[in-house]
Amino acid sequence: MIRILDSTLREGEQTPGVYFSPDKKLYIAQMLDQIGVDIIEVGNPAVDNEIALAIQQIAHAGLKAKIGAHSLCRIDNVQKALDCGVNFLGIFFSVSQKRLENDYNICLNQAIEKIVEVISYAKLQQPDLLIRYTLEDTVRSPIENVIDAASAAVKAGANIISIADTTGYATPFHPYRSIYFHVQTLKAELGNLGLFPQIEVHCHNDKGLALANALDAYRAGADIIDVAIMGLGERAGVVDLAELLINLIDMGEEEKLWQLTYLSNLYNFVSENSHIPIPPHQPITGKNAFTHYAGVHVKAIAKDERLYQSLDPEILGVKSNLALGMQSGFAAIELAMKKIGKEELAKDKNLLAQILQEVKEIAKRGTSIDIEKELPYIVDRYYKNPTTN
Ligand code: HCA
Ligand code: CU
Repeated sequence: MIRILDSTLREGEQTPGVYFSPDKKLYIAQMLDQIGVDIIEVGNPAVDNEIALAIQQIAHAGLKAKIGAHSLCRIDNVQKALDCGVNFLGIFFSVSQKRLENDYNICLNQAIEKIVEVISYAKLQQPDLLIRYTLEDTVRSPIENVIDAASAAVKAGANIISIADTTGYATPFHPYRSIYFHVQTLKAELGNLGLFPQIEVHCHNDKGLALANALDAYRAGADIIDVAIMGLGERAGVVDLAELLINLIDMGEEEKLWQLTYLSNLYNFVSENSHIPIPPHQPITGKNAFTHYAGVHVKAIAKDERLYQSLDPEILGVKSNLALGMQSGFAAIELAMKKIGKEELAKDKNLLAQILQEVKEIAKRGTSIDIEKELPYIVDRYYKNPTTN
């Protein structure tokens, strides 16, 4: 069964300007837990004491999800994370040739020694700890380095190996740059060595392919997929939680695994507290994700919503709706009048034409029309003061 790791509180906070106080972090974690996320990655306690405090609070909040801290590949960092009472620890270190040579200034063997030392330390301190080792920038690292480092990490006690597409370099269908290739190769090579860690994937969205790559990983048999609310994260961010869940259900996962009706509140909370608006056309969670507008569309959905919807909004606990403006036709005005309880008046074609004309005039000024709040006044104006054509 696929498992979800949410990193809003770690990767998401790597969005410039985003910071959630410990109380807000706790609320977000509780909501994620209710939705059914399996692992909540909270942050690196070495970054700031307030982050350490948030990790401690969440780790002791009695949530079903595993609560994780993020750590550099350093014993002092790992110790700080363990002191917070987590049951999941993510350690990351790159074995890309460029990073080893131009940044760390060590060879692969020295890197592996360091990884093994830190993982063994963590395991010794807390034998029941779930340890993830992430090969930062996996997709741009030589696959031989990846296999050597991953196998050594597993032997030292890592339970999970994470493939990180740190720069959003991966692309589906590519023979050796795809996440599919990396998941399959790691599974096969480690399996040949008698090692069977869980495989996790962490996909960045630099080319807009994070979701496609995550689904590629799913197809290849990955065990855990990383996400963040609104896809928040460094640069272009990562996989969006809501989009991934909906697509996993589409690919055959059971809908009841997740409480999708909580998504809407959680997204609004995170949007408000990150000061980042959700774009109206954002799939699944955007204001317009289930809004029908153009005349032809509205006419059709008045008969059957599925004519212009492949996804039932009810699984998210939301309803489809209607927009009025330049693209509207008679069907939209009629339907909108029904919505505000003026069904009877909608039979008057002359009145409908006048309202439609007014709606278009308002639209020309670049303003949208709120059906509940504004349409009743427009209807009243023309109904009480009818003009003749
Ligand atoms: C980072 C890089 C990271 C780490 C992922 C992980 C990445 O620390 O910002 O530790 O699993 O994208 O490689 O987010
Ligand atoms: Cu990342």
